[in-house]
Amino acid sequence: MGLDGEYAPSPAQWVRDQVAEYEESGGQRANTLRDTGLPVVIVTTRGNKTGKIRKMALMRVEHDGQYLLVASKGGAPTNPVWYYNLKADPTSVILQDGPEPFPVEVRELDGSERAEWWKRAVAAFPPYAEYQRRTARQIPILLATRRD
Ligand code: F42
Repeated sequence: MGLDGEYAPSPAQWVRDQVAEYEESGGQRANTLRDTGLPVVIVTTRGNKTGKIRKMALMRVEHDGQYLLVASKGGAPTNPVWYYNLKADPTSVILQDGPEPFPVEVRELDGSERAEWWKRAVAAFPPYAEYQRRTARQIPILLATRRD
């Protein structure tokens, strides 16, 4: 299960290493954010300019089989690049939570739906609240729904 194309690993070494170890072990290792003990998922997207395959780790925010992708980037002033990749190509997305990756499609949330899922995000990973305080942008969140 994957997207066709050339894989361009993340330029951030800790993310590149986490993705590689998670994939090699079928989600048995490198499945939490450092020493927080909180689980991550691996998301594969297509670069909106190069068309290359991109992968990143994100915190696992799951509810009723759907997953929330939180474009927090640690409260940085700008959105992560992957957010624009997802907006440009919301159906070329693979999510891995455990041994088997599966295809998803994503859509950005707003309004009351956003508010409801933001609470779930903060419950799963409390530092998201601090990241939002740290930045002037509203942190975008996208809901990933299985396609298979
Ligand atoms: N980031 C989050 O935003 N939220 C999380 O919940 C989160 C959790 C997390 C857990 C573990 C872990 O290891 C990392 C975690 N991260 C989390 C970090 C996340 O994995 C990303 O590294 C981070 O969000 C930054 O994303 P980014 O897309 O901005 O990454 C940069 C470093 C990056 O990959 N840049 C590429 C590059 O080569 O510079 C861009 C690649 C790209 O997509 N290029 C596009 C293309 O077409 O190929 C074009 C880009 C353009 O110019 O528009």
